[in-house]
Amino acid sequence: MEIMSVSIYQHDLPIVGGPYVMSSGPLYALDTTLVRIETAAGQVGWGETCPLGPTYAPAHAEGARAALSVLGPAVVGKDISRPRVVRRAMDEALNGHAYAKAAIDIAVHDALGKALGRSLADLMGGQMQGDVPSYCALNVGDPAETARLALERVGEGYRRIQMKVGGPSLDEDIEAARAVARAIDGRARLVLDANRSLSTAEALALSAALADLTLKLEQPCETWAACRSLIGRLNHPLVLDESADNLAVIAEMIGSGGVDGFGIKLTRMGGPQAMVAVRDLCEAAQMPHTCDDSWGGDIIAAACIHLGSTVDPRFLEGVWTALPYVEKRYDPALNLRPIDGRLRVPSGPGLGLDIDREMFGSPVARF
Ligand code: 0XW
Ligand code: MG
Repeated sequence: MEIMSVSIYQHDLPIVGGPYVMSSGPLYALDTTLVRIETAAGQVGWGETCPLGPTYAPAHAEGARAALSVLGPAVVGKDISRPRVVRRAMDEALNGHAYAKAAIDIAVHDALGKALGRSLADLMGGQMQGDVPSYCALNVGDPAETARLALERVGEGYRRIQMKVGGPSLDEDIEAARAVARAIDGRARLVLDANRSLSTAEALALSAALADLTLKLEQPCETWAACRSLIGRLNHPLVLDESADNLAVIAEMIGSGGVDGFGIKLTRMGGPQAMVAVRDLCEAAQMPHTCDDSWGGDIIAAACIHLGSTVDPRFLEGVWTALPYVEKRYDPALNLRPIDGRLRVPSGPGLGLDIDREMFGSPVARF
């Protein structure tokens, strides 16, 4: 089952109902990269990586394609039944760039699943549940409008609301959090995600001002060091996301005794193989985490749903997908969008998607 070819596609993802507004500002469209591998035996596997613009993380769309121009040739000839060997070949060709390597790791497991007649979830140990809870993210914005949207999302079945904070005014963030808490009235869990935008003083002030509310504070400050300095000083559990960018630092964060959960992104970790290691470490530490990605279409969504279904439900905080913001499905026959706030695991081998490569035009590169 050797890889015979690697094709790279670029695809635009306009944000339906946009902009998507975090502390770093509004986003109106995203640029995703798709990977299609084909083996000598004719198996086809698809992967994807879609950075959330050029500043959310040390990752960007053109960087993914530049990295894949090095990684593609490095994996041609490698056997998809040995994903760890494929990963080693990528690491020997290029240091870092987990978000690009992830696209190939996803494609390798999609093709392997099709070859073996097993789903991605099966390859990663098997489903713990047939569908998984999703959660929604609400823009930084007007308190009354954010509360209205939160109530709407609870009505749609979401039981975890992540609201973005870190906008122009801390007072407005505080007012919005209170308005949302009133609106959802305990029917959903509330997480305030600052996406690294707060100083430690602002994070302490936000937590003090909302001490009477039950919520979690996600990635308040830029760095792990800054977030770590908040341990023991906050009134709320601390969740880390962007800083949790490799297994070793996640182990250190768990060992600190002051981190209460993670937002984990599939491509930031490097793909399904790395994600499973994080899943098992978090389970051993009884540490709740999400199973997300920064953005992407059906391929990324399906991969996150498959992997999320293998997480012990006690520790799965939810699976976020960008699909509510994405118009075009890669597999028109399959609707992966949330129903009643939950996501069904696609049936079928690999990712469970049937993708017509013609929809993405000609590849921008082929190896
Ligand atoms: C809410 N997300 C999972 C989606 C966006 O990529 C941002 C991310 C987060 O939690 O930061
Ligand atoms: Mg986050």
